[in-house]
Amino acid sequence: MATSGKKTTRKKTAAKSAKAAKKTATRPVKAAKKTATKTAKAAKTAPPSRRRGSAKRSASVGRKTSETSIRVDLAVDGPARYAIDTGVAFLDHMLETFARHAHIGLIVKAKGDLQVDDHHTVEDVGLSIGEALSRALGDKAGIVRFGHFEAPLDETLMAVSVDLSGRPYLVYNVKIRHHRVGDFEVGLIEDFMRALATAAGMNLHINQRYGRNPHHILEATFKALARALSMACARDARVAGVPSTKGAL
Ligand SMILES: [Mn+2]
Repeated sequence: MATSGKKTTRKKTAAKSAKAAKKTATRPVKAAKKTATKTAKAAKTAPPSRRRGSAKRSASVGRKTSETSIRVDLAVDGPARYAIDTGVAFLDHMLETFARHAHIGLIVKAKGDLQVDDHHTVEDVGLSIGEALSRALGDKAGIVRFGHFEAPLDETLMAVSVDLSGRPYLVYNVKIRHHRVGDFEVGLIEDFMRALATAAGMNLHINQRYGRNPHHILEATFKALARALSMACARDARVAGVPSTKGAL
């Protein structure tokens, strides 16, 4: 689904400096000429991995259906600013927690058919963030790829493991006895996670070690997800190219 988007982003990132240089070079602006030559030279001589490594990984996704209208701006390498407004207060709280602990930039603006219920909005926000993450990471060259974190919150301990493998899968071992936190239906978080894993092309395992309070269980889940994803998205200088024996993720 994000194939064309991925391609565009990758192409954009790889050819960014070269394109910028070309653009300036073809225009006979006297002042920019010296800089253009310099940039073109740098683009030619710098190894591909370094060119890719110096680019900020970010993407924007707009998603509009008859049920929801969503805009997501995601910046893996920051600046770590967030602004979340989905119309679902508990989801906003979770996504703010996520952005804060992942140290990413995340802007989410959603307008959904909340008069029906929260389901469409929660699921589509998950899809949109997943797609933005996938586009931002491009071909995933030089990334760690795996991440795992266990986050405690008072009596609760949640474990999240991720593999940015390109193979979507969700394992959701979370047992919450309550159906709601405030007026939010707790079961929707499983739908959110499935949508996120699917669109991001991520293997995502969420295991509840223990816990009692539903708010704590869900909040610790988003914190652990944030830290695990942050690890997986990090660049590893030892990784040459895409971290897979297959050569693609
Ligand atoms: Mn809280």
